[in-house]
Amino acid sequence: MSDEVTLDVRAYLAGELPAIEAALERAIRTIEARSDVPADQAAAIRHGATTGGKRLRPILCVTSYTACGGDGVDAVYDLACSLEMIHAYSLMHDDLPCMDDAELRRGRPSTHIEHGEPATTRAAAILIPLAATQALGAARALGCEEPRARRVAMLIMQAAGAGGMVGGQWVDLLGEGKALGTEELDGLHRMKTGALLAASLEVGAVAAGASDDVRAGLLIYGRAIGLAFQIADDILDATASADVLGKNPSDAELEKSTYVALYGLEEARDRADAEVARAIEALRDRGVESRELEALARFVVERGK
Ligand code: GRG
Repeated sequence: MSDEVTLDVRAYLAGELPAIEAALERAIRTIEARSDVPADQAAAIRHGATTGGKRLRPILCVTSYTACGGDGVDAVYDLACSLEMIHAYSLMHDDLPCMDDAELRRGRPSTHIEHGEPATTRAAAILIPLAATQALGAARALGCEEPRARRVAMLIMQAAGAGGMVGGQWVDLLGEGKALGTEELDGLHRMKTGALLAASLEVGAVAAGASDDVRAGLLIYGRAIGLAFQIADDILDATASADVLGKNPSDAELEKSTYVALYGLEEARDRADAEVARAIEALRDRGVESRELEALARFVVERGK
């Protein structure tokens, strides 16, 4: 990679995280205050949304917004948190016995272990429309005119839906016990993990009023780091213990196909690096100068090294 630009990504994350956590807390308190959300489901939402997490999707959204010239008003954190709400719901459902049947998430009991399956199932479902409404409200607060505000909410819902995260999860569940090839595995992860990560970038760009060319560049960046993220995730899953990962069961226990099984560790690492290079190139090609986005792309794969 030429013209290496370095930035202390951990310091950047540490600087952004408080505003993200504060926005998430605002959203959860609003949910807790609603008379139509039963207390047990609100408690499950608090558990699922607040117990740790890197907050990668909101960070990417805020960073994309800023890189596209959006000025840092609070509402961008509310917009960013709508993506985290979708992510939180997906993890709550993913851990349920009818899916991955996972008892541990982020080093703590999964939501259904502490709050039960019925409350967790419903609470997670409640988060979907709440995230859509929050995204719409935040985009309006950022000054997006109505069609653009709706587009922002639409992009998140599309990424979360049948052609994105839910579709990918479905393909993943069907694939258990089968050996998937490169195309199938890429397709699965583009939908399951990549769609929401890419939408985080695209939404930031659209909310900031970026040109179509710049938005397209951020989308390419998002898709590439989505794949890199998943490869790094597979490497971690294969090399770290449940204690270190903070989750179980492993992909091998679930009989899932992984990039490590397909390529071996070394080639998997090379492929992740190649996706990071592709992501950074997509930005530079369109004149998007963001040391933060470049550092975040590298951060995504460093986890698997
Ligand atoms: C009904 C088929 C069906 C699906 C419902 C459960 C579900 C929707 C989707 C699951 C999507 C899923 C689990 C994607 C994996 C995402 C992923 C790699 C999670 C880990 O992300 P990190 O590392 O997690 O960003 P933290 O803990 O940092 O937030």
